[in-house]
Order: sequence, then C-alpha cells, then structure tokens
Amino acid sequence: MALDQFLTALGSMLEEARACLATVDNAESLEQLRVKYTGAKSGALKTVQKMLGSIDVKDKPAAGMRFNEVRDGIEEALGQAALRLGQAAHRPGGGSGPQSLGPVFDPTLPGLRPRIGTIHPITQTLEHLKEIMGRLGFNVTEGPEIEDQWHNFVALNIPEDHPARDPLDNFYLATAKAVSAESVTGDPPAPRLLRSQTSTVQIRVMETEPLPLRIISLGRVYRPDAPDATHFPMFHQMEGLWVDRNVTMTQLKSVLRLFATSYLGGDVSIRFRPSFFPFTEPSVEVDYWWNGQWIEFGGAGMVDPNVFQSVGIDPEIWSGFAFGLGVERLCMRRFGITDIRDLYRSDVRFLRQFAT
Ligand code: FA5
Repeated sequence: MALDQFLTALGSMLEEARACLATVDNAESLEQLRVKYTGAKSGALKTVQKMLGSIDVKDKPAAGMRFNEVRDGIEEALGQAALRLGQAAHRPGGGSGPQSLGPVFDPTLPGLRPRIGTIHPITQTLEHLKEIMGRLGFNVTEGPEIEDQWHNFVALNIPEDHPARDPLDNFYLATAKAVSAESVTGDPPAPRLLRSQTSTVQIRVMETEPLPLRIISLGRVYRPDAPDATHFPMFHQMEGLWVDRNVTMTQLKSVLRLFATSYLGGDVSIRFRPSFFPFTEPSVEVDYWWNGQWIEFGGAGMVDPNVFQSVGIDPEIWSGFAFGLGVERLCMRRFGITDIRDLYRSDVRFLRQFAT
C-alpha cells in the first residue's frame, strides 16, 4: 500500500471520529463509537494497523508514527466525550471494554439500604438477666473460660476420683501449662481445661473480694455433650453467689422465685428438688413449669463449708448460697424456642425473628 493512501485514510478516520465524538449525546452511542474505532477485533484502528504490514519498508517509520498520533487523537476524543457525558474517563493506554464507561450516575435513584443486624437472643438474654439481678443487688463479675483444676474442681470440693473430672466429660487442653494449687504442692501440673461450669467464678471471687459479697457471673461453659434439643457442647450459665453472715436457704428460694417471676412472668411455677452438688450442702435442682411440664433450669444450694475453707473463709462466721442456671434454657423458655441448636445455626432468617 502506498504511504499517501495510508496517511489519507488515517486522516479522514481521525476527522470523522472527532466529529462524531464531539456531538454524541448518550452513553449507548458513545459505547458504539468506542467499539467502532478502538474495538479489539474489528475496530477501525485495528483494520488500519493491519494495513501497516503492506507499507513499503522505508515508509514504515513515518506510517507508524502517524498511526500512533491518530490512535492517541481518537482515544483523547473518546475520553473527552465520556467526561462530557458525566462518565468515568476513558481508560488510558488503549485498554477498552464496556466496563470502562459505566452507566451515567443518577443521584435520584434510591440508594442501597445496608442490612442492619439484630442482637442475638442469647446476648439479649444475658443483658436481661444482668438487669434483673442488678435490681436484686447482685454485681456482675467475670471469670476466664480456660481454667485450672483448682478453680474448676479442687476448691469446689470435687475430689480426684469424681466422675465430673472424667476426661470424657471435659475438654482438657493437652499442652497448656497449668497454674494450680497442685503445682504449688510439687505435683506435676494438671492440664487446664475449658471450664465446665461457671461455679469456678465463686472461687475466684471469694479468693479476691472482701466479704460480704453478692455477685452473678454470666458466661460460656463447655462440655462434650451430644447436641440435642436441650443440650449443646457450648452453652451459657448464670452463676449467683451471696456470702454474708446468716444467709439462709430462705433467701436462696426467695431470690430464685423473684428472678423467675421477673424473667418469665407472674404465672411461672418454680420447684426445688433435693439434689447433690459437691460444693453445696444442702443442694437442690431448680425446675420451672414450662409447656405443661417441669424443666430443669439449674442447680443451687448453700455453700459447702469445705469450699469456704478452701478459700480461707471461716464457715462458722460466714454462710452463703450459690446457684447456676442454664441461660439457653431460660432464653428458649422466654422466646418460645424449642430446639437449642437453632440458636447456633447462624441462620439470620431464624435469628431476625427475635429482633428487639
Ligand atoms: C452445674 O453446672 C452447677 N455448677 C450448678 C450449681 C451452681 C449448683 C451453684 C449449685 C450451686 P448442672 O450440671 O446441672 O449444674 O448445670 C446447670 C444447668 O446448665 C442445667 O440445669 C441446664 O439448664 C444447663 N445445662 C447443662 N448442660 C447443658 C448443655 N449441654 N446444654 C445446655 N444447657 C445445659
């Protein structure tokens, strides 16, 4: 191909492109022009570029230089047209594609509404329980979820051979270094574990806080229980402890009854069944009447003198009661949830029902 002919073709292409792009008035036509001139497969520039191959070798530098000028001119005209139409500038460097010219921004279109999360029913329950117990004069305190055997068992009067310490009933941590009373005695450190009950906090509080004291502690506990409608391997407990001079079983029963009516309503029935816990004497199971049947919500009792002695409190002077209630079961009772597993499936369609 002759150089003259090639340069003329390039010149008219640039002129025609500039004219069209100066008057284009909508995004769709602009996109068509972009494809027409710079399209990767059959755009006009591509077609002319192929002709370069047939130019005489000595004319090639001039032809190539002019080709580059025309290509840049078309790119620039495309960019200006895009800006004029209020769109993102044409992508520099010749990269092209429909996405390089997005839709015109329309400020009158409604925005995307962010989805607002809801507070998980267990979190709601924890807050509610703290509020009720606060009104009854109990201060909130916390304890660690990874515990040593002293706080989870020994100080709670649970002997070495008690089934509650069985490895099959606990999540012992294989490598953790124990900080426990046994290690002080020179025995090899006993493995720590994920606490199996919040009664651990009773010990921690009595070890550090001055008497009298009245606390609750809410938090996660862990047991290798097979999940079913009322059991889960991780669940929450609310522990309560009141230590003072002359605390009696009457106060324990009154507090749990007042708590139950505040949380579940005036029509709730409560039952105390004789039971056994190594750290309370006497001990009871606490049942509430629910859906036509008695449901066990927790355990309670008067603090065992051995527990007081393990933390250096004189049981001749001080007395106290303790209780531990299952938070999931309370939450289920209040919200009408029949399967504990639903609480932990992370299905927002289920959880959103309990939005406050
Ligand atoms: C205890 O954990 C005692 N520490 C309670 C206690 C505290 C007694 C202070 C005396 C003085 P128990 O193992 O029964 O007790 O558990 C208490 C409650 O936790 C149960 O009544 C139940 O409501 C709840 N619970 C127990 N296991 C599970 C589980 N796998 N899933 C959900 N909730 C559970």
